[in-house]
Amino acid sequence: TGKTITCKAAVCWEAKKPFVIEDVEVEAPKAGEVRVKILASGVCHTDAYTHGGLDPEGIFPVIFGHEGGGIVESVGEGVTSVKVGDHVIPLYIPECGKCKFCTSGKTNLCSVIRISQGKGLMPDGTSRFKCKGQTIYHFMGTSTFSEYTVLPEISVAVIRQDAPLEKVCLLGCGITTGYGAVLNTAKVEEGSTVAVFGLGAVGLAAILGCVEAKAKRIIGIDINEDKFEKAKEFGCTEFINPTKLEKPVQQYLVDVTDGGVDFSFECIGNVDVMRAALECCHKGWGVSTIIGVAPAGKEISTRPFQLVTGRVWKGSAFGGCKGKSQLPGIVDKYMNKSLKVDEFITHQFELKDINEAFHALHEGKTIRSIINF
Ligand code: NAD
Ligand code: DAO
Ligand code: ZN
Repeated sequence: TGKTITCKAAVCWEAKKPFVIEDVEVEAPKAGEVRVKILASGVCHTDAYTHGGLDPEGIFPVIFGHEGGGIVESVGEGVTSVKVGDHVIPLYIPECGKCKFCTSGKTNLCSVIRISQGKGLMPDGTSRFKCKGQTIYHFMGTSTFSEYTVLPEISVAVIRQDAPLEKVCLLGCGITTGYGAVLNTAKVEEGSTVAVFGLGAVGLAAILGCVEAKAKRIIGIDINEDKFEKAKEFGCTEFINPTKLEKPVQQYLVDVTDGGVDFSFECIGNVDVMRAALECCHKGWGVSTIIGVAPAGKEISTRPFQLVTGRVWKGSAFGGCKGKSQLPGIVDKYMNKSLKVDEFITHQFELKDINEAFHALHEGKTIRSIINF
């Protein structure tokens, strides 16, 4: 068996406390696991959300990060789908290919390691991280804010070696999520009218999906008008700032679209906006897809008549993408210049400055920051 590596990682000892760059011991991968040298990681809201103590199931001390890119350093016993030197994107939704979910042909929500992953542990019920004699927990099964991390082999997608990891790491969450929700989950049709609520990374990626699906009208909605310019470059055809309307945004949308939109996407995580996103849909066929993750305990509501009269409420996790089998193809799209990634990157930080990256995220001025190792 391999040796423990000591490396730098951003450890979060307690909710709301700043990250501390520590020397962390990363154990060798056990059976069915791989150890990956992380080269870059994006910063996503879910990290900030759990860091902020908003996730009641958050476990500390922990190493956050789930939008990474790296190179396989070593593999454990019995690993067959990944080899040393492979370039990989960690997957917070694994793909075992064998469970009820994976074989259903209906969902990407592989559930074989769901319980251990939710407890911040590897599938055998232990952690691979230690610092100052203490166990440090994994986050989302990925923990990419570390120079080395250990993942189950089912939780890495092997991608082509010529793809820049410091860019395509973003395909490990935000971009694939918005883009896939449009193409895999909602299946937006040519000529459609679409409303995208929230023009952050996820909303922008949804716009890219809508453009690829040849939607006719792509209406972007955000309370921060600074977001409109980039959304326009991405293909959004119209904009709404709901704070400047004299009626509810759903009513306004129904009025300007001759009865409602064909498809809508909630890319914020606000339950009131989720309602608006459903209710702006066209009677008889409008489909609204929830992508945003709402605060713990929040509930959605609408009048059931909205559904009785043919509107459909859906949800999408990681864009419905099966990571191991489908992420390599999404990387190809980027390499063939048919999917934007670089344009999402607004800020870059070194690992030692990770607290600044979270500060920038909270200010709302970033689309995506990359942490470079
Ligand atoms: P972001 O903060 O960059 O973007 C959110 C945007 O919504 C911002 O531009 C903000 O100004 C806007 N906004 C906020 N309140 C609004 C309101 N009331 N009306 C209109 N616009 C409003 O976030 P992001 O990284 O794009 O992520 C969006 C959401 O998607 C988050 O909830 C995130 O947790 C979630 N997410 C879900 C998945 C999944 O698999 N389902 C994956 C990644 C992220
Ligand atoms: O299989 O029960 C399950 C949960 C799978 C994880 C789904 C995560 C979707 C949203 C997470 C936001 C990522 C930033
Ligand atoms: Zn599975």
